[in-house]
Amino acid sequence: MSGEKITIALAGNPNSGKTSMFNAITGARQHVGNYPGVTVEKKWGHISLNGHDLEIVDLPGTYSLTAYSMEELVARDYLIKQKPDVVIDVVDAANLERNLYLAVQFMELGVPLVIALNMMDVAEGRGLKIDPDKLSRLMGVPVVPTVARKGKGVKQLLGEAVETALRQKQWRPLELSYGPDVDQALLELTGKFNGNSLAWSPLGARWVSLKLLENDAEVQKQVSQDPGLAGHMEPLRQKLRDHLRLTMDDDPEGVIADYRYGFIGGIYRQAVQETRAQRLELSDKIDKVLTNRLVGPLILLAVLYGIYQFVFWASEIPVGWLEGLFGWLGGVAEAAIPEGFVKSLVISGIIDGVGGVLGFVPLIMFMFFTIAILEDTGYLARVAYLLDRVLRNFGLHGNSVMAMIVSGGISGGCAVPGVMAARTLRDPKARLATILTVPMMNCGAKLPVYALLIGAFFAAREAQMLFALTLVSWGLALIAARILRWTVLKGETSPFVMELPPYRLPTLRGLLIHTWERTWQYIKKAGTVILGISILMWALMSFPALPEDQAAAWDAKVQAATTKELRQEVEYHKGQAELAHSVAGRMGRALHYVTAPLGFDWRTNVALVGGFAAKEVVVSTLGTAYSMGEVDPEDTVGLSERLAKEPGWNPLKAFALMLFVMIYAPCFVTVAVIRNETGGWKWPLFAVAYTTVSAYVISFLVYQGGLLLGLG
Ligand code: BGO
Repeated sequence: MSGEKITIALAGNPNSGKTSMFNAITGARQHVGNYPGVTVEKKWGHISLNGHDLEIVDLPGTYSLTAYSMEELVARDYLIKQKPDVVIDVVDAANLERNLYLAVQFMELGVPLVIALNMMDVAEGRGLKIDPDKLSRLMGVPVVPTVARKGKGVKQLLGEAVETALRQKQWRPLELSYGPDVDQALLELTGKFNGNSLAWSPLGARWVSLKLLENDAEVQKQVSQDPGLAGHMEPLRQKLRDHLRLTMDDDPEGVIADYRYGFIGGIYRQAVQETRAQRLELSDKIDKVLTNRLVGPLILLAVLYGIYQFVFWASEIPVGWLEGLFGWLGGVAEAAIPEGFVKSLVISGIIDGVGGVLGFVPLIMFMFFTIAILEDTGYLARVAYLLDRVLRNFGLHGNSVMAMIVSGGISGGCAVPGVMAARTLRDPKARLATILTVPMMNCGAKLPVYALLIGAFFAAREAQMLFALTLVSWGLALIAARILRWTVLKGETSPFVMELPPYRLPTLRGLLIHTWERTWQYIKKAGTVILGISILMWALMSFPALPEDQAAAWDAKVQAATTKELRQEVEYHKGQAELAHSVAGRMGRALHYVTAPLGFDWRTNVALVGGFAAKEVVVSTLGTAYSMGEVDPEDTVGLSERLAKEPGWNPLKAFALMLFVMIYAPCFVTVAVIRNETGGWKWPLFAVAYTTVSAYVISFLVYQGGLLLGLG
């Protein structure tokens, strides 16, 4: 391997020692000129090393790679158009955090990069202990300590640069997360590029999208000149920028910069030890408390507990209003529609089914509101940071926490974005372990099921119960991850960086928008997917109808009933007989022997089968199963109350059922997303199988154990 010509670009902040480095490398063999078309000075020189001809190009000193100044533009243009084989970024070790900002931007571009950790003598003099190996592992690029003024480390630096140039021929852009809002906007913009050639840029669609959000004039100009993109990019870009400004009360460039600094802050904390007291910024001071090893977890538990108290307290009254509204609607339909299947469809299929799910909108809304507060202030990132230490013991990564929280780690998320959030994990096995365990978190679809059963059987301890379920879901997910990492996903975990963006004061408008966006998603789901499944379940639960002679016998019994109560009673039993005769009823009864040891009756089985599609359906199906045959429009008792009175139901059974719903098979949409993310059917099918088996075993142990203890 000799004789290759290698171009090395030397970059760095002003005063980082770049000129000293250039001199130390090239000695007297220097040329001076201008970059084409501008008055920015260009210096370059040639040397040979181990038979390679090295061309060293000194880029203008810059703090950033945006297009704000001539120097920045020249440096970026050179990189993109000339594509040097490797970039050496000279950073001032004594001002590491500020200097790494440029390094992160090189990493976002994806250029083959080597970091010269310069001014090591100054850094040491100031009492900073920097671990270059750790820095290198966390950033994923070689790091060489140097003292450019004395020529120390220069030879090793060049050696690393040559090796990197020969090893990495492709650019590999770093995909940072910039928080949910910007990430979502990036996803939308990137989607628009699909199919368009981006002929003018060798860079990926994500980088170009990022620059568009950052209001980069140069990239905007390029995009506007591309006939394939010109028309539809600008409105979308503007829309997303406006949206980001609304939700975050800041420009996207500010937020993006915050997340870059968050990434750097995470690296800094791990790779640098400050041996002398350094001045603390406000965020740092707050973090001293909130991310403290002892106090931090206690505060976290208190915050969670407070949230559940607040959510149940605030939603109690509006949930009651909605229950009343759907009861009233049922009454109207009862009076307006003549007896028959249409009536049954409207009341049992649509109003009870969808109403059961929509009835929990206030609860979901308050939950999303509190999550938005945690997210918008930056506290959620601290939660991730805190739990990171715990997670490593279970073979997961710090970034798994984000995926778990998004999936419902605080109750009321969704596993679909959670599975996708696992993309930020670079370690493939930790990523798979995360994808396979996040569906156990308490997503927004499980909440109505919990709310129903907690309301019916644990009404006095609502917040405590939800709190306990949260801890249980985390415990189970972590144990599952540990077992997976010991068995099917064996292997070491690689190092990673936790981002800690600075705290922000959220705006009310931002909070309301975030809350509404997610609540609307939930309502839309209830109006579409859940409605569809509800109707399908109703059909399965209504057909085939009872044979005529049996139906006639029931009708005779109803006629014979003397009092209103008696008549209602008979109607109810008739409904149950009809359900038992239907397709769903037969399925539920066929499963009876399987689920009896868990305490589930055949109607619960019907609901659980429906829940395979979407967990909310468990509630709507129970609603339909227990309302079939109900006739009195005046007597629309909430499903909670009805279950509480139902013989065969008790707190132990309800608890076993909540556990089962928490753990068993991810919903259809999640399964489809796992397939996309893992590129095949193997892992989604594995997920369905292992969660369902685990759900069975755990519910079995809890129910049977409870019976032994006399809790049934
Ligand atoms: C002066 N260690 C130390 N201690 N100093 C260094 C190192 C190092 O590793 N590397 C560079 N410097 P530039 P840019 C100076 O010029 O290369 C010093 O802007 C002085 N000058 O010697 O110019 C370097 O190209 C009088 O210092 O950086 C230079 O990136 C008194 O850092 C300065 C003290 O380096 C900037 C310093 C007449």
